Amino acid sequence: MPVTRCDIFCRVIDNFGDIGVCWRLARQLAATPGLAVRLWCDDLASFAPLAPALDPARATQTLAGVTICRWDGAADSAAPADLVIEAFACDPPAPYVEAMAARAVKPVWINLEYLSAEDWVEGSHGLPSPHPRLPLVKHFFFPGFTARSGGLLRETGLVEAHAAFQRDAAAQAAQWSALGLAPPPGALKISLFAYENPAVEGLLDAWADSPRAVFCAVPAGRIRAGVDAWLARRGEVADVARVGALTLARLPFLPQADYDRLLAACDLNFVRGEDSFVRAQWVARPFVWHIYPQAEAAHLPKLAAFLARYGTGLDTSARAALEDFWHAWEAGRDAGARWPAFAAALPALRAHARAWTADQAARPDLAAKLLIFCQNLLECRAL
Ligand code: TRH
Repeated sequence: MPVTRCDIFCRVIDNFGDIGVCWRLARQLAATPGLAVRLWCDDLASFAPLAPALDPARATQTLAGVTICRWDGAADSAAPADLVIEAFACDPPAPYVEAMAARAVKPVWINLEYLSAEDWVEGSHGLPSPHPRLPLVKHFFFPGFTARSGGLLRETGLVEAHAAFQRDAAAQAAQWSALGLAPPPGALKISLFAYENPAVEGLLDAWADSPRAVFCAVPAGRIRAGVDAWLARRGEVADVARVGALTLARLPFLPQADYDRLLAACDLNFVRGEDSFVRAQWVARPFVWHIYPQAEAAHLPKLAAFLARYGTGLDTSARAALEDFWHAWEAGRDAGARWPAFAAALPALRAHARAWTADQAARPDLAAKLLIFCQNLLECRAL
């Protein structure tokens, strides 16, 4: 049976990562010939900053080939699709699930899980979870960095497009100018997106005292209060401020596509959560991950697992600089003190980032793997 209709359900828990991931997945699936994609989102106001063409007041609209529906009571009576994806265990509405069970050919039901580099992911990826009452089986789909996981979201040609942009000085200058910016020649270009972090002030001090010019672009977000406080202490109020060697540019929250290009234009990207963390990897440049903090420090094994994978192949001193700096940033202290060693490691980290990206980009992307997984399930059922 060909899959012709897909429903994705997204509940926004906080921040932008839930809808950021779902919006990318929806657009990639919608690029599949013959597949109609509906994205149900319970918080269109959180969605709109990523996709400014979206009108949060409209219950239904089509953007980039995806039918976007406000997830309200209307979802209860929607006809179930052939492929139903719930993001991060968000539970589609009970009447919709009942209608799934009533179909002669049951939909493929996927729970798209959070990304982790931990080893257990391979053992859990693809596992079935039969519904306790209805004749339905949900399958867990785990993104990941290895062949036995669900892979990473990546549009066709993305890495090549970033590489072409990075070779094109005029395109980069045009991109900065579109943002109303002109980084000083020779400056280390940094983007800064993170959760609140008390280490930011020491880091900004280190950049202001740096022997090399530093240009840092900070889109609106949770780290901005710390940045603003640091600037206020220096009497700086302008959106683009100079303090010592540092030029600090405060930007609005950018549409998702513009944010992606900002990452590609920078030498170093501070990212967070899940989606920006993955996007930083596709631009083949060094990055610093502010992992989403979880209760009882449950995020620390995730951080260690990623560092273990990502650090493999780096020379000892660059690896130590990477780990020290990432841990300091996560812990919210000493990032400024660790900056000189991290800055010295940047050339090695840049070469390493290229190799890591090439290795990850050689794998099938998440949307492609998901469709194959779905097709395989349907074929097994037919046997
Ligand atoms: O926003 P995040 O912290 O998201 C999350 C959520 O908190 C989620 O609940 C949690 O489970 C998950 O992290 C691990 O970070 P993330 O995932 O990077 O999402 C940010 C999105 O915002 C991403 O799609 C990129 C986008 N973005 C823009 O479109 N424009 C911008 O200017 C910036 C800074 C980001």
